Amino acid sequence: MSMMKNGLSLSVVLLSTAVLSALRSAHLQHIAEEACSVQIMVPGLKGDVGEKGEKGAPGRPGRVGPPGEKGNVGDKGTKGEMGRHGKIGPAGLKGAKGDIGEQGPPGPAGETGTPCECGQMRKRIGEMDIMVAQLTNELNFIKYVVAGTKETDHKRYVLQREEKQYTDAQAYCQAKGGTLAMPKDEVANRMIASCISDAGLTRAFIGINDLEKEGSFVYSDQSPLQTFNKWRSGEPNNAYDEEDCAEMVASGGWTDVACHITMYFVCEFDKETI
Ligand SMILES: [Ca+2]
Ligand SMILES: [Ca+2]
Repeated sequence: MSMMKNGLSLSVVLLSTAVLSALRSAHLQHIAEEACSVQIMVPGLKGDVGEKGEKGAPGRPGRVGPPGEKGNVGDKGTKGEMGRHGKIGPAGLKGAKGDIGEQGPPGPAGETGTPCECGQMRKRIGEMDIMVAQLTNELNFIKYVVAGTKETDHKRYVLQREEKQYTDAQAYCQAKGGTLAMPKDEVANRMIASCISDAGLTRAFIGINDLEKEGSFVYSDQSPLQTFNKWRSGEPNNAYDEEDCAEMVASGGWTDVACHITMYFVCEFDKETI
């Protein structure tokens, strides 16, 4: 068969053009030789049983099985350790005010001051003191003479230059925190009288009346008259059976007069309350 192939190859060479080079011819010959080296394989007889092989590698894990049944409740565990402190809670409500503490110790002494030229200041202060005294005197003049005000240590008497009936006059004084003037002793009587005389008046209502019971004179604070009185000669006479109020004349004497007439009046105030 190889010889037939070679002969065929030679025929092909002869049939082809003469232009083919010797190298080409050699190459084709080489290919033909390889193609002819193929052998036909025929199966042999069955061999003997081989020896048992070694144990193979472990197989892959199987599939996940179904969930098991619920087990029995176990015993209670032992108490754990105390946990950490929790977060700080919100601020509480304001507490009640505490008692006043004891007085603290005195503070340290201050630094020594610098000397000043105080002569001029003292002189100026002295001058101002004199001015204040002069103004005070002038103010007192206005109060005592022009405004008709008189004062004792505890009382202040003020002439009211407004004509009113007795009860209206008393209401006016009360509205200002006082009452109609009550001459309960010589000093008070003299003060009230000077209110009237210094104002150039002849008379004014004072706080004495027998409105409640004829002949039983009381002061405007409802206290009865005591032994002290300044009734003028022939007074009180309850003239025309209608004189239940009292006036004071500039000299300090008292007269019972009708309550419905109108005239100026003197109020009295406690100096502690005004
Ligand atoms: Ca009377
Ligand atoms: Ca009278």
